[in-house]
Amino acid sequence: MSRKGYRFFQKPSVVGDQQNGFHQQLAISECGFHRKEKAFELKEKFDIIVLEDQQHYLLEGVIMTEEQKFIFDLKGYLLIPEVLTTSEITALKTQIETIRTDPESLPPHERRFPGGTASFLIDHPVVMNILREILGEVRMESSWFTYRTVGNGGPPPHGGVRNVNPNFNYQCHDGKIYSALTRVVFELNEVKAGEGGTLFLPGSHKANFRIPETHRQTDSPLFETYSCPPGSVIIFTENLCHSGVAWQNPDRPRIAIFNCYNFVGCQFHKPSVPKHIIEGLPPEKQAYFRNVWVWHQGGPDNGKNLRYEG
Ligand SMILES: O=C(O)CCC(=O)C(=O)O
Repeated sequence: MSRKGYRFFQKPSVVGDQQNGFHQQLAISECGFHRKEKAFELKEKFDIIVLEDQQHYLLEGVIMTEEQKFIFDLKGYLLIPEVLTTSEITALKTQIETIRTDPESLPPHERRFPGGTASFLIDHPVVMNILREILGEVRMESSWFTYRTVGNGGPPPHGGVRNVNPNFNYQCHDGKIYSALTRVVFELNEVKAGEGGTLFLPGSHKANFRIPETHRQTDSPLFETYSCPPGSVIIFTENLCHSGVAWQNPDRPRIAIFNCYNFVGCQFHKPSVPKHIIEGLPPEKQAYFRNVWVWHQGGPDNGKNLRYEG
């Protein structure tokens, strides 16, 4: 059964993933079913969870706030501080250190990201709530980490300017963002402004004019960056002009994880996560590496593309 409309749940009682326990939760926590206008009115008032179609979405916990949408749309990126716990950070650093120094001590499917410990980041609820809002149904395109000591940098400025390429077509219509290819960065160490965190040219994801060469240089005063505590996450649309820059702090490296997502019907990168890494993940995480299609008329799962098929 698929009814069009918006379902409402009291915040504390909505937990779980997209598929499991859905009907049970409907039974215990549904408190209304409304058409779109009424839904948005109630959402503002009660800070509750909205499902667009009961077959389609289950948002866990807190949804993307109006303030986060405003900032993401305005600047093209969003920083959420201290998303990861101290023990999660330690576990991720341990995996990274082992991959760098003694990979053979790990089982083969944990020697590359997002396998092993890092796999919990694939569908981290804080990130998923944002991605479902700005991308809809998502696939993962890539996952890697960087370990930068002083002088080690990243790619030069790239991205920016409004365009119609579906992989880079940032848009916002009627209150709904479509971010296209989207990057999620987890910073595992503290980053202070100017130390070498990713640089962003705010607003350039929807710029109407070509970026002048002087502002495609990392010393352009239009670039901005961030300070954040360990465990923070930065989400940005890849159509935002952004750049890597050399790390400056001799007292600690930049250790950051770069995960990349796209709408389920779109792909930009040649797939880079090896099959044995994907197949070492639990099925619900493998699903983020499903093929690039949206709908199969008459197929299982109500025709939706929900499973990794190898
Ligand atoms: O290295 C960085 O800080 C930026 C990485 C980057 O350019 C990207 O994720 O597309």
